[in-house]
Amino acid sequence: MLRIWGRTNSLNVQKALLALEEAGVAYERRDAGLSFGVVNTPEYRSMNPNGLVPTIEDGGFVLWESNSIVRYVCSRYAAGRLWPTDPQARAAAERWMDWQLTTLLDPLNALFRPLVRGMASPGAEAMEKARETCARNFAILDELLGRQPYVSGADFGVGDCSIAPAAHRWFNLPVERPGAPHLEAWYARVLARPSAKVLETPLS
Ligand SMILES: N[C@@H](CCC(=O)N[C@@H](CS)C(=O)NCC(=O)O)C(=O)O
Repeated sequence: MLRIWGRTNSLNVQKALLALEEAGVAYERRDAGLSFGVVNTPEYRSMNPNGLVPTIEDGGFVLWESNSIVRYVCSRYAAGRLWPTDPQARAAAERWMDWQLTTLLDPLNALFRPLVRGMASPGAEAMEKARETCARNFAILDELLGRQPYVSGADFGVGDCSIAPAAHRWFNLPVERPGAPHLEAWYARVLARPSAKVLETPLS
């Protein structure tokens, strides 16, 4: 059975878990990271030299990097459904995974770490700047979701797996958010899916 290492409150683990749940893959999850430790053991480091979560092992094949895991799971187990077979449709969906890593994540972490994890705040001005950047980024998604029902296109797919945990954080952070009706409607559709049980853990 496929194994995944990672604590359930990790955004990157949630991306992989969403893909597994959506693909209908049977898996065994092992807690790892932060208070669970594990990630610094020689056994874990031999699988993932970064000492980060998530990592998966599937029939001897080991993989880390959450978006690579999402791509692997969707393409191997749900091609034509979560993983569009048309190259242009797939590239359009996958683009949002790169955007999540390069654009969406850092300002979100800048808010999440002090507000939820109790890490040192960079100061009110920097926090407000991060909030404004997040609001601008999520407005880009709002515009997209006014034109199509899912990040991946007509149906929930690979791109939604990577964006949903970030949106979940945004909607649950104690910050002011401008209205984003299309994003909010998409988030409600995502939460209504059985796979959304992986997002049920309160932010921590
Ligand atoms: N680029 C990596 C980043 C992985 C990462 O930063 N994971 C965090 C959790 S979201 C982590 O392992 N933090 C340390 C820990 O949990 O011990 C990915 O997307 O998988």
